Amino acid sequence: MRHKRSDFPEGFLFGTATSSYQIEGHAQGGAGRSIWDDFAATPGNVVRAESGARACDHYTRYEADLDLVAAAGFDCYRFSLSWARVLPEGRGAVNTEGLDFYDRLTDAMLERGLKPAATLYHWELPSALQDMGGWRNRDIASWFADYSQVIMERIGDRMWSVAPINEPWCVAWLSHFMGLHAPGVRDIRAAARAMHHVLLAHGRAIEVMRALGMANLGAVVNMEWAMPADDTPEAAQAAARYDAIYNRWFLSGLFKGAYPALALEGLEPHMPKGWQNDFPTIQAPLDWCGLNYYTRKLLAADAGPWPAVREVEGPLPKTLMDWEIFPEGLYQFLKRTASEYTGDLPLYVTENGMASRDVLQDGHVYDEGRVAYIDNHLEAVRRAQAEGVPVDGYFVWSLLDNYEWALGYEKRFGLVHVDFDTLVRTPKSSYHALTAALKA
Ligand code: IFM
Repeated sequence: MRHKRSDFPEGFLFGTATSSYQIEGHAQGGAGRSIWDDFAATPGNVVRAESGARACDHYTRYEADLDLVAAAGFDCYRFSLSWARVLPEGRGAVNTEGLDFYDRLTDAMLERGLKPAATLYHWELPSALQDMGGWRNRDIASWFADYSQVIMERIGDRMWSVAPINEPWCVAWLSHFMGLHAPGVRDIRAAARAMHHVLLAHGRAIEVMRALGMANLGAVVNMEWAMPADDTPEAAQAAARYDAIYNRWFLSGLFKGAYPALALEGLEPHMPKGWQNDFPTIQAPLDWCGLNYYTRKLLAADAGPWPAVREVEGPLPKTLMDWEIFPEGLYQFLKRTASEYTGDLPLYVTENGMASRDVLQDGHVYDEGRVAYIDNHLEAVRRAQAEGVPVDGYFVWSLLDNYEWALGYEKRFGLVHVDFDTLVRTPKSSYHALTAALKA
């Protein structure tokens, strides 16, 4: 790895990220059923119908996992809290085992000198709330606020940072328009409602945490750099529409109190009543903004109904996800986010990493491709910093190989290999390279 800690400004933070359903083992500890259990149990949704029932068994192995985070020299650990583990029915009765788990997990981070960077929602909505409409129902903002209160009353005093919702585009669009994630809905009206309610819920959770006296609260959005697949005006328009839906909707809502016209042109007829009045809540002041970045997309016009956009395969080298490797997009996003939306607010790269085939050979996993991927994206961070963008930290996705949602366990993103039969952890070359870089 070319980069090392000392190449970055004093105080720049390095971390690694995971999420509850992807690693904990959702069947343990009294967690309630979630939309991901239901989605996985429905034939055709998930590769080999795999679920997060056991995952990496982080629920019982968390101490050893945190030892790995600390031993690598990371400053922060970004993790998420499972709503269904805390409130099995989404509301009402609390699962004390779940609260106790997150309490122990928090203390285990602090004991190792790691800053806890929590996310309240990384996709496992309690099934009982889905029965009441889930993200389509405006009441979800109040349900989410109540859940935020319950969990943060217990651990909020020890959080270094909190973001309410990971990747609102995935919660709303991927899951309610494309139907590729739970709850697997393909419906423009459901999507429009989810696109708005996810931000309303974010704002309500921020209000709750401010009232508890908590600081360092932010938002985490995912981004794909959208480029026209050819030089026709139609392709340029398709890319702009994709950009508006994917990248600009959430930043515009959070930081401008408005939605982009190019996205509203299709979604406005389906928006919930009175949506225009919710921006004061959505725009609750934030202390930082996190960007999750992996790839770019090439777009062309499609013959179908709005948004009439088609993805075109690009020529660049790809990861196992079939995602083109394009560090330039991270640089562009950091610059654009600061100049158009967030100004002087600290930015963090809250996720970046790649899936590769990663086989264990004589006790080693040689994942040099991942080392290069991380290195080249760190270069993009440095370029943006050199041009004055306030980027204050970088988190690798992910600590462990884990449950890659609809793609099951095959897509390995970890710095640490997990054998899903024995659950043995083996740090990969990338883990060792980062350890050397962080300690240098
Ligand atoms: O695994 C996911 C994670 O849950 C959210 N961000 C993208 C990752 C890779 O697809």
